[in-house]
Amino acid sequence: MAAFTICTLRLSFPAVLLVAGSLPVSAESTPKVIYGTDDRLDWHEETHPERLALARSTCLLRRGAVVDNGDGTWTLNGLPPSSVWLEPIGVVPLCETERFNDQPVLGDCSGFLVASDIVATASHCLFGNLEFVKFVFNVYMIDENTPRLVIDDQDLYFADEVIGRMPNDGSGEDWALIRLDRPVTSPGAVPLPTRRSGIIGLGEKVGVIGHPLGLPGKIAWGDDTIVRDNTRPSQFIANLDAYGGNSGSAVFNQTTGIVEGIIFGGEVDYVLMGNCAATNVVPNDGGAGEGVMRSTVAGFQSLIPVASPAGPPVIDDSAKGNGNGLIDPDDSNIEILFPVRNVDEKTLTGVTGALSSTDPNVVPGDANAAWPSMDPGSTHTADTSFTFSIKPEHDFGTPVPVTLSLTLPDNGGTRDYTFMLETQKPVETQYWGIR
Ligand SMILES: [Ca+2]
Ligand SMILES: [Ca+2]
Repeated sequence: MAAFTICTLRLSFPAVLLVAGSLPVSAESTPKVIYGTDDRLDWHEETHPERLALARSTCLLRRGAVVDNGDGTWTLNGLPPSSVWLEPIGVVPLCETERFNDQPVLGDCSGFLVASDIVATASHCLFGNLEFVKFVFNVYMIDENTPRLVIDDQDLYFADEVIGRMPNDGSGEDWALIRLDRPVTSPGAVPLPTRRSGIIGLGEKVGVIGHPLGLPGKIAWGDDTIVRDNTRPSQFIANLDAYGGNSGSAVFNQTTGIVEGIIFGGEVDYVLMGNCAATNVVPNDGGAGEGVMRSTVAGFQSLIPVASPAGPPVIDDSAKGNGNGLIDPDDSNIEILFPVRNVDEKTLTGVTGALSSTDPNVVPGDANAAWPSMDPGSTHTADTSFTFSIKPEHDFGTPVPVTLSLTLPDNGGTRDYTFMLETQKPVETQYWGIR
């Protein structure tokens, strides 16, 4: 009964991968489609706080330039959808009836955070030169008319290295893990738990969060969006409302909120309606379905640490400082707390850490700490605070690096996470006359 019987083999062929056909273009194309009702929501339309929280841990992959505004912010310039390649019909204006047709195309793929400094995406999203790829968090519509085009330093990251990838060879194992240039401190971004064992059930509800067509972020969790085919070992098929640009998006279990996999391919996005492009709409049980690589794929899962920092460290200068929450010359033995998230499926015990700095003006005090037992998905700081002081000769007003060396149990190894902490110039007290 499918209105469009596009060959289901497309799920396994690079020719139907989901890169948005924008900007420097891959030779590979990108399919997407609506099943039943269009479940896409802009962030400002989403009423579920849990889904919004998950969205903050997702990112846009962008090859286009970012403009440095010189004040800690950057500007993203977008393209109108009418100027990008719409799979499979080409550069055609979207029909006026298409939702979001006045929003800018800002990137070409999607990703999500699986560790403090590791983004997961689809392997085919890494075409071209890796150094041109930016990983941008918190790209969304502020309201119906306003895309968030000016982003902060902490929303923008670059690739340090590809720590693993599996080009789609037909098995559906289309994944890549990229180490970023530093831990992510974008507001609300935390490592997302992924399914590590077992299998989602046929008919279970799923949702996708990412950047269809490279637009500002969309959340698509329909009540009738489910696992439609669960027979393949490395992938499942679901009727997710997704477009080119959704490649690399996290697919979530609607019940548990954990990541079940990575979307990588599917049905075609658009059909020609006269002289404009209209979304390919098929019934919930029609079309080819969207291909989702299971997060349980061993090569992928083995590279994701079971715990890592969840956001920036928290400073406490109230005990031996001036309690203003800032690092300034009046403070000594500044307490620093690192939230760490357990993304394993098991309770985690025995996580320890050490504090250091490459800056000789930063002097650790209490440099060792241990984390309490952590339930799956929970975030904790250590049982006791790390402390450090900064020598007076530091040029206050410039940031200092602090490094958390986090050791995981069960041969999980030790990894360093370096954060830059802002310091404050001494404030000159000013007295104002009272009239
Ligand atoms: Ca739908
Ligand atoms: Ca202070």
